[in-house]
Amino acid sequence: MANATQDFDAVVIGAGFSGMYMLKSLRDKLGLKVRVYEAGDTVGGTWYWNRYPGARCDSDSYIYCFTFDKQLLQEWEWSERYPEQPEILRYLEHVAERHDLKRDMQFSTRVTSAGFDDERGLWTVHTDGGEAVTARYLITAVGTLSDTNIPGFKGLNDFKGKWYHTSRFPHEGVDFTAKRVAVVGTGATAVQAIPEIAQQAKHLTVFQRTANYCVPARNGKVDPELVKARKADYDGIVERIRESLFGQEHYLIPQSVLEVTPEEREREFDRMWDAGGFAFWLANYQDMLFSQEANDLCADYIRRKIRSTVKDPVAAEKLIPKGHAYGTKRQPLDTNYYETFNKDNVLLVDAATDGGIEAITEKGIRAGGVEHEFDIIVFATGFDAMTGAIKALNLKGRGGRTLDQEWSDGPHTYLGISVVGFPNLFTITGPQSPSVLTNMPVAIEQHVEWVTDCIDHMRKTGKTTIEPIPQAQEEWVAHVNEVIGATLFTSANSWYMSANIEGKPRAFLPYLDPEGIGGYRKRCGEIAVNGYEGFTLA
Ligand code: NA7
Repeated sequence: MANATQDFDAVVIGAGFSGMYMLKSLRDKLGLKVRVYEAGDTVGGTWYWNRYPGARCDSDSYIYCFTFDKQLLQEWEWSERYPEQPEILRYLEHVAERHDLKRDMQFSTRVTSAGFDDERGLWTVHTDGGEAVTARYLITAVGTLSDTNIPGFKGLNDFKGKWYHTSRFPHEGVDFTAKRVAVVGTGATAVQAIPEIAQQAKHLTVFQRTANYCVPARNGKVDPELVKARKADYDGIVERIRESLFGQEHYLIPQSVLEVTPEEREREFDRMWDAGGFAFWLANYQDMLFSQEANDLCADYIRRKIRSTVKDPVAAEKLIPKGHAYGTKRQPLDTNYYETFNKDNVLLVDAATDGGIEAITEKGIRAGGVEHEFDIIVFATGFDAMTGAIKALNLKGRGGRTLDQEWSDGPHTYLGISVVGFPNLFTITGPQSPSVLTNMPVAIEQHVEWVTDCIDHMRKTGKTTIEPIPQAQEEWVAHVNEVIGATLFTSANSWYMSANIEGKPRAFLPYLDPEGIGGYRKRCGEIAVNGYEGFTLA
């Protein structure tokens, strides 16, 4: 327990899925004194902040939830195949209440810095409220896509209309009725928001820097018989997603696409396309992300779909991705995205063919020498993914070394959960862990449970610090890069590759375990069983 010399056993930063379960686990399993700090005014994290029109999860709802609460798996009823933002927030509020989490959470409080005191072996955590508290363990649960990227466009302050970033949308919503609206960006967020905004706005102009390969979500009510069958099989489902590649019930076809006949290939592609969701991405032929030739066949199928959906051939050509392989950027799921460009009130401005954004002006956006006038600009320009939110915490490890310096050329971690020189720091779904390449709650639960077991072990064996050894960290970083080097991922300018933000050092941010989240779970488990191999416990 915390004692006179420290305020808490553990400080957890963030009250989204990760922070909630981390608190639950450390407090209710191990009996620790825990404080959670959260910048928002309630729980939810990603689902608290992202309130743009059309915001919903791209994983199926029956697996986008906590699995530790078996009774809740039976009780909770999701309204559709993919949960919408307000519904996920309601779910998380319900979990917070059910497990009495809020009593150990302090809201509307941002952690501004934290430093490790070598002598006392404690972290001191500072908040924007002027507090300074000490704790033995510091756990970042700040989300992977939470540090908003607002590109430094010239003239943004001159714009006389209203502008918003999708991840910081006003809680009361935005009325687009009779408005001339711009959306900047065509990532997964924009692909959800654009069809919704186009329905309301008088006119919508979409500014595209890179065209994406979108596949249909096929959202809707789930057949009650299927819901019943899933509830009856939840133990099996949980086991399968925990041992799976991507934390989903999707399995790659154990065959090369190059080995099958064109007819069979087309039949399989049609089947995945019709299934909707991540099937096309995560249940495709196994060489799709490794062989350019195989990838071209998948990409070509989607290109044909775009051409057959978008009526204006010029717009269709702009929407056809060029220059990156299919699946190497996060797969956006669409509901009427391509169809939206058939509407009379929607215009697509493509950087490659029409000229990129030059400046924001008083009246709108100038691109390719043309000024487009707007009442509202929506930036769907994404995030400083995976490292941004952790760096923003201003963490100082042993000897006052800053994480910012340590990661100046990209992240360096051991297992994506710990960093040399930062004892007792755990980064839930941190960079170089499977995280965003899985259905997030599965990766979150794995990390939270591993950290809980680790702290339990430390307490039982009388250890007060744990940190990785430099060699283990170097080998991990090399391994992360070696695995991804064999795929097509490295060729794309994606946020996975840190390439969405000017000046961010190019590095692959998550970890693609060859055996998926199941393989990573096993690896982490073995490391623990072998006495926390690669770590120093003191
Ligand atoms: P993304 O996927 O990073 O998409 C951001 C979009 O904004 C993307 O189309 C970017 O083009 C575009 N962008 C970013 N910066 C600029 C500038 N400076 N000029 C023009 N266009 C720009 O973020 P999302 O919010 O859509 O999705 C993030 C994740 O949330 C998603 O992957 C899911 O996991 C949930 P680019 O492609 O970089 O050329």
